[in-house]
Amino acid sequence: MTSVQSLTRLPCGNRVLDLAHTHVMGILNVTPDSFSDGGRYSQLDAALRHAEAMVAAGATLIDVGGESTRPGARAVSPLEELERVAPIVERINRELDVIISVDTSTPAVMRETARLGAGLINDVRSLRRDGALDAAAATGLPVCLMHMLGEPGDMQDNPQYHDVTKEVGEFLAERMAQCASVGIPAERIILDPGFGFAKTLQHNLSLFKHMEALHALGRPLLVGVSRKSMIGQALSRPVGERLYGGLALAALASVKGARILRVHDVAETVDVVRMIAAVESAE
Ligand code: 8Y7
Repeated sequence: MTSVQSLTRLPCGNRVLDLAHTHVMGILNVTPDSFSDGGRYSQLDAALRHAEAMVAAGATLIDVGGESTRPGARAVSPLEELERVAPIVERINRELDVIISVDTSTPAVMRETARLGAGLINDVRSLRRDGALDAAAATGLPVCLMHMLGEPGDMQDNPQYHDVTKEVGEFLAERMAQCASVGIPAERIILDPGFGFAKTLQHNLSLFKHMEALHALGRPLLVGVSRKSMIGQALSRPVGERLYGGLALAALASVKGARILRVHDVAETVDVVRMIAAVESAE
């Protein structure tokens, strides 16, 4: 492996993510109450089939989540979260060739799913729960740190920023420093602006527009905007009619250098990414 390659290859448990190009991460909710697919995939076999379809459509990561971040969602105990997530992590690891990302803030879930084959910890709370920094460090897995203020239940209560992009960057830099203090090196970190988390429409649009400023932190960016209310608000579309708006944002994020796009609509987003790659690799 050349030194240039080693800069772009991120070990994720038993698999490797090549950060030289943009990847599509498929969303797999195993919460009975997640807002856009209504918990249809809460059964293990249905979840596995959905994961399989996303992999066949070109997803290189699957993000498995067992605790809804929807405002007003019922709190889930660590045991309940683990009982939702562990079986599907184990099955995906056994049956599919894909990197398993675990959407969790819960230390016990980080430790146990790492043992079962997870390759990435995706924590919308950026390892701020008690014990999460140590648990993530102990797994040795890469971590996605996402910007959010407050908790999902109160984050939309009048969020305020002077300069949203600058403040998001400062927050992420501080979380990277916390990670360094427990032995999670920068090389193992992915950063996420946290679209829709403690942000108004104008905050989300401005942050999206100026996303490139976050490249100064030196780490790959993950962007999650699929079906989110920023699309609904900008276009006046209900959740079932946000695909085209989401694909526009996926294309824009990819052009702005985002390396992972977290989406529900994998096949459509993979075409966007491949089309951009075809143009960018031309003479
Ligand atoms: C994001 C996320 C959600 C996101 C990362 C939804 C779990 C809400 N959004 N994780 N999770 N980034 N890293 O609408 O934007 O999918 S849940």
